Amino acid sequence: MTDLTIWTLDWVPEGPRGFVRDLRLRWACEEAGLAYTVRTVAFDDRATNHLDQQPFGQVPFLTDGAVETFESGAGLLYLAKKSEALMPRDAAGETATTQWLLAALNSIEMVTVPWWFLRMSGEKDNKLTGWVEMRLNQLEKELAARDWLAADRFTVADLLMADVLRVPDVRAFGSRPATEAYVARVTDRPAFKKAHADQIAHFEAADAARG
Ligand SMILES: N[C@@H](CCC(=O)N[C@@H](CS)C(=O)NCC(=O)O)C(=O)O
Repeated sequence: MTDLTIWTLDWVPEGPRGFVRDLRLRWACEEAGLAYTVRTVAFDDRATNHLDQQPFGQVPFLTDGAVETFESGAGLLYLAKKSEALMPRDAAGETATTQWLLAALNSIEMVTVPWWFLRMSGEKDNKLTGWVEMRLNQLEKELAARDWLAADRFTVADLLMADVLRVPDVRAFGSRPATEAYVARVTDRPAFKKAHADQIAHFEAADAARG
């Protein structure tokens, strides 16, 4: 029995399956060999039913005994403290990992999410396209120079960056061979495949429960 609990939604429609951000935390636990359980809050009441645990009514959030944390990035950093498999222990390696994890959220995802959201809403050629292109081109140069973002090894920064980049609209946008190889390399890891399959199975089981 473990106290480490990843909280997600009890059900989501087909579209986001395989991309709900609890996958980031599942994946990290799988990489680190950390035992965890998954618990849920109701999709139908998500705007109001867990504001005490996630003030924006979103998932994921994480609980571990008395510790509670929301934001997938904060959850990943919390898990990284538990296992060197996710982050090196030397100051330079830890700092580089943290820096690239924040870059994934704050320099890449902060542009890509509004961009693909506008595309999904019908604005295929929206005003964020040039910004996304610039960021992805800059990242391509970094990834052409090395296999991993930090410390010459897989870290939780690669987990998060690959998760941000594997969104279909982002992958289909332009030709960036180093980025493509990077996403393929990181998502080829058994821990990703297990986390992904487990999330899909979780929502499929919920279909049956909803009738
Ligand atoms: N910045 C947050 C974003 C969380 C987020 O967007 N969660 C989505 C699922 S992946 C969600 O809960 N959507 C439902 C909603 O916003 O009502 C994080 O990284 O944890």
